[in-house]
Amino acid sequence: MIGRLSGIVSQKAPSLRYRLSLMMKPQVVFVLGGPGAGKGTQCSRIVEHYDYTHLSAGDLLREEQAREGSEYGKLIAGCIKEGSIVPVHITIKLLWKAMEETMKKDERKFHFLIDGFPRNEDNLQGWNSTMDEKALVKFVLFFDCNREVCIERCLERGKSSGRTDDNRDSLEKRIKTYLKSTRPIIELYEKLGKVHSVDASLGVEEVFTKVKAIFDKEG
Ligand code: UP5
Ligand code: MG
Repeated sequence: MIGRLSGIVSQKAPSLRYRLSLMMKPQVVFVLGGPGAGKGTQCSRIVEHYDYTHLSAGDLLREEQAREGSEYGKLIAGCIKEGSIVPVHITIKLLWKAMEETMKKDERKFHFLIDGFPRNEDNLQGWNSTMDEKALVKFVLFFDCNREVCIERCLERGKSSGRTDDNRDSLEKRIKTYLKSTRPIIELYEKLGKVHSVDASLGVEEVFTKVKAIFDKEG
């Protein structure tokens, strides 16, 4: 009898573990939009109201660039200044490390806002091949903002941000890359019915009201 019971228990245990591992699988919202669309600003607001962790791919790359001894420092610095996109294996390594560290500290923290990624076909393929099994993409939050507003916001911020890419020359390049490489990725997710768009040219509070409506519904 005990043998049979223990058989049942051992048969059931992996299944329970499996179900739990599915429940704990990191859940991701990709946050996309042009430079200065307000991705970072809105992500900061979201984490104040919802149980999400904000990971900005751009911030992680800037940190890695500044890290002493980083083998990628020069490459990242060049890409950022030129508004081109860093090879995906670097970005994913940083994102996954940050996700793991967050979940290790608190296993209930498995909801992530991934801000500014995926930006091109290479990013998307890299995510699909290495992360598809590990994480679930819930939806894409798209901050739709026109070019003039984006440029104006970044130039204004450039007066004090210290960012090497908040200048007109880099901004033209960033916008070009966004239109050529990132928009098609957003369109691809749109075809899958996974995009929530928000008019990001409005004021911060008005944009956040719309964002809240999305998170109240989608969780
Ligand atoms: N602001 C924000 N919202 C406003 C509003 N509604 N009304 C008025 N003002 C508003 O906001 C920008 C400025 O606008 C701020 O001053 C803010 O107060 C104001 P922010 O929230 O910072 O906008 P955000 O969309 O986050 O702009 P950011 O400049 O960060 O966008 P980018 O996508 O260009 O920058 P990111 O840091 O993501 O990437 C930088 C570079 O890193 C890329 O160009 C690329 O070279 C590299 N990168 C990769 O290679 N791979 C990646 O996966 C990610 C980045
Ligand atoms: Mg940002």
